[in-house]
Amino acid sequence: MGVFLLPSPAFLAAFFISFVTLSVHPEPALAITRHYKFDVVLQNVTRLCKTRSTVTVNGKFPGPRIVAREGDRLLIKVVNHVQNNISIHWHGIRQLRSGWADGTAYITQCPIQTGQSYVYNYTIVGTKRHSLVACSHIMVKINSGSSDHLWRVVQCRSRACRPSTNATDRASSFSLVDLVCMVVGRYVHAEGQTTNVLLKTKPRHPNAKFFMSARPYVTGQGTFDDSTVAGILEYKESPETIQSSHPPKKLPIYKPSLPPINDTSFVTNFTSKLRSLASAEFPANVPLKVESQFFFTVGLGTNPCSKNKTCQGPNGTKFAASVNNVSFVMPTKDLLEAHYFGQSTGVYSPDFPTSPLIPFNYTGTPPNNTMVSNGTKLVVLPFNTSVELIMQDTSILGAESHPLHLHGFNFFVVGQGFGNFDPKKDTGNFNLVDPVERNTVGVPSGGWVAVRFLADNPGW
Ligand SMILES: [Cu+2]
Repeated sequence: MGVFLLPSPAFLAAFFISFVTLSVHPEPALAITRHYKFDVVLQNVTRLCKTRSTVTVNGKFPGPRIVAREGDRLLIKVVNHVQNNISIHWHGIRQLRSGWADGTAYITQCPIQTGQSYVYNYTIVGTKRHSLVACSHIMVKINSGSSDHLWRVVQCRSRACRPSTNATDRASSFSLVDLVCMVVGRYVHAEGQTTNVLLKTKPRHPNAKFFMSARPYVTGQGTFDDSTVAGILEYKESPETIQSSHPPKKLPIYKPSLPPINDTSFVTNFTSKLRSLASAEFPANVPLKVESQFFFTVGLGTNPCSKNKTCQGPNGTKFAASVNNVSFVMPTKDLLEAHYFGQSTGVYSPDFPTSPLIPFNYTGTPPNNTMVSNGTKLVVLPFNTSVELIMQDTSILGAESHPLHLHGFNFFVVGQGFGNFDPKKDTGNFNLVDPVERNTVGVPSGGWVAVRFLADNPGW
């Protein structure tokens, strides 16, 4: 979960500031309705010896846990007691035909204003079993053979540990060492991705502790928080080890090594190996035929700086993220509501370009004019259209990896590469057999990624 804070009146970018854990368990005995009340309040929170006034849910940061089973309905009443407009997004929940509960302000709902409330009402479907966000003090029991080991995260910098945020260019790499200091797992996930990691423990107590650490993978040129987050993996002592060493001896701690902060080849090597199970039980239902194809450039451009403001872009301009050179303008009414009541005129236009209006060498020397156009434009798709979407990074104002997240859909990552996408050369190499299924993907720095999905969820 992330609470979006919007300045009031809300026209600026949203910030991701808090989490709850949403644990979803399979095989419902009987689906039930679960009620929660979330009071969003300011509270002093201390992390790493620093106390700050923080937006919290029920005074907790990270927020409280929601436990639900597949098929359960959740009714979560959110009351806004802070000065900003807010909405809550349940990252990882697909919101199948419950788009109004997704929590994207001005897209699927108007934000919750100070003193107001909103009831998020949705059913958990197709989520399978997982914890959607797990950060902070976690204790997970891992069964390995006859003995239980304890995976204890004793320290977790909440600011750096968030598995998903709203920035456009952050991913993280994660690493863990094993007993003999070999790296057993180093993985990268794009911003906003959730990754479940299976950890196989040693059959015996290793007489050591292990650092788990994570830090950003960054390809852009802006300033960022590059701190490394660390947790400690500790085995639970068995009765024999407790007896043999009394008092308990000080165990050595092994530290993993992380790839360099901008190691794109490590990231590429890792992500290109990901596959889905594609089994009878977990099929990869990749659309084999494409009815609608889109080619989107993704990158930065510039907008003129507002009067009497200082802007950080080149020559005093303002940086603007854009897709096909269209930078999104936040509407004054939420898009889903405008569509539902047939009042979209003047709120959005359904003419988003399906490919760049003026093609250029996307990853070559950037054009002189870096200004973007601005608008609230959408693509409208007939129900059940099979879609192929190529997302191409641009080198305008520097090539950069951009994590892209699709709300309401999972997609298959059928291909990726560096340079400009070449339909003649690259389409034939798509993996339509066992591609990984995700809701967030990193567009490679100076490259492209191709995804396919079925537009089977109206309201997005
Ligand atoms: Cu999300």
